[in-house]
Amino acid sequence: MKKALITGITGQDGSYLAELLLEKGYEVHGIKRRSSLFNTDRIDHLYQDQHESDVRFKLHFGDLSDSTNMIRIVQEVQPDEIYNLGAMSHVKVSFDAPEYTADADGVGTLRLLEAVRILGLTKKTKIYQASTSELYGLVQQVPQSETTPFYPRSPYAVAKLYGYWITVNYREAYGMYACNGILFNHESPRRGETFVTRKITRAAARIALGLQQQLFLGNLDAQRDWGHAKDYVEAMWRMLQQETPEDFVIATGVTTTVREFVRLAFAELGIELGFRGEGVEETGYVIACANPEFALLPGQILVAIDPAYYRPTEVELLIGDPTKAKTQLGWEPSYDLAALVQEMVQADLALFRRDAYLLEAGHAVLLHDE
Ligand code: NDP
Ligand code: GDR
Repeated sequence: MKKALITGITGQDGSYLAELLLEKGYEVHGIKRRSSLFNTDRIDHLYQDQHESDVRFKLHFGDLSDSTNMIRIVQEVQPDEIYNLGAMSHVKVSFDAPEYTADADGVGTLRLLEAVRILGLTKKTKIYQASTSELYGLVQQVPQSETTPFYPRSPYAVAKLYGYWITVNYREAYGMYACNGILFNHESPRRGETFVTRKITRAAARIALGLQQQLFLGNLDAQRDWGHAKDYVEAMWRMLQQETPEDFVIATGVTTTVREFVRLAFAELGIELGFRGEGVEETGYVIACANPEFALLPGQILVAIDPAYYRPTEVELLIGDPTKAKTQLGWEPSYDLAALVQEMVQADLALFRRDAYLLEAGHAVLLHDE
């Protein structure tokens, strides 16, 4: 039985990857951080009572900022594959916590690679590094491929650039099977609530149900190549099943503005939105609401700009070229943007219907707009 170790198992990708590897018969080990509240919502359905025999899902307390802890866990698990998904993954927050981001996302990758090297596992353990389309940053050329030059535009991206190159370096210096997946944005109903897609789908559902008045956003002109996390974790696994380790771009090849994502999310609920004004003055308003369940009136302003969400330096345009992954890995995304938006909006609608019922029955209080 193959053993996999996943850092960041409590995150969006970690949860889907753990599911995939368990389905494939792996023994799955995950590293979770100690937290004052439970932080395992996304993987609770995978939990197995550790007293049972044949337990194939195990969690270890740890942190990428602690090298002795990394060494101990790698030694204990002796993994065939490591997926390094753990990171401070929010681009905007990285401007507020740049040093921590460099430590966890940049040096954290080094700590893991060093653990494998020090323990003499360079020939046994394959490593996947969660690299990112944020490496491309300031647009040099589109679509972005494995040969496009990098120009990172945030402390997050600069830290990930170190993670990218230290992975390449360990591959070349020590002959390790280590590779970078340069993944473009991927989303799902499990996406963190402060990333723009989930923020939008949550708000669309909450506004429709009368739980929120307005949605405040930053740069609506940014363009992203959005795929589904389920498809992308399949690509991660495929990268570690090759003869030789190589780096791959994973993307859909289609790009969309944030504004269009907002329009599609509200349209999924039967709410037609229009936009007027420019820059900080731009608003999104109801043109028509086809769903009688939602008490929204034409002209009502649902979307407004809050410059607090602008970034000091922005990545304006991402569109990936996944040709290499398609040819060499046989990878194909199964979701298009319409299917992704539909799944996310419907999941949030179901989630917040429960809140609406509880509120109506007096069992909950209305939270302020997010
Ligand atoms: P999430 O933010 O959902 O998950 C991040 C995970 O990393 C969480 O489990 C988090 O733990 C953990 N983590 C954070 N800091 C540390 C630390 N110091 N030590 C150990 N674990 C830590 O991210 P995603 O699942 O979306 O992304 C997975 C990886 O892929 C990340 O590295 C991200 O940067 C990268 N990536 C993501 C893309 C995307 O579009 N989703 C695209 C390209 C790359 P906790 O739950 O305790 O916070
Ligand atoms: P990103 O994702 O920065 O691409 O990083 P995010 O969803 O945060 O932003 C996408 C774009 O939307 C614009 N935007 C807003 N973003 C947020 N979060 N909140 C807002 O209110 C808002 N308004 C507009 C942003 O300016 C940006 O242009 C994600 C993360 O998962 C990284 O870890 C990963 O490496 C990259 O995707 C690929």
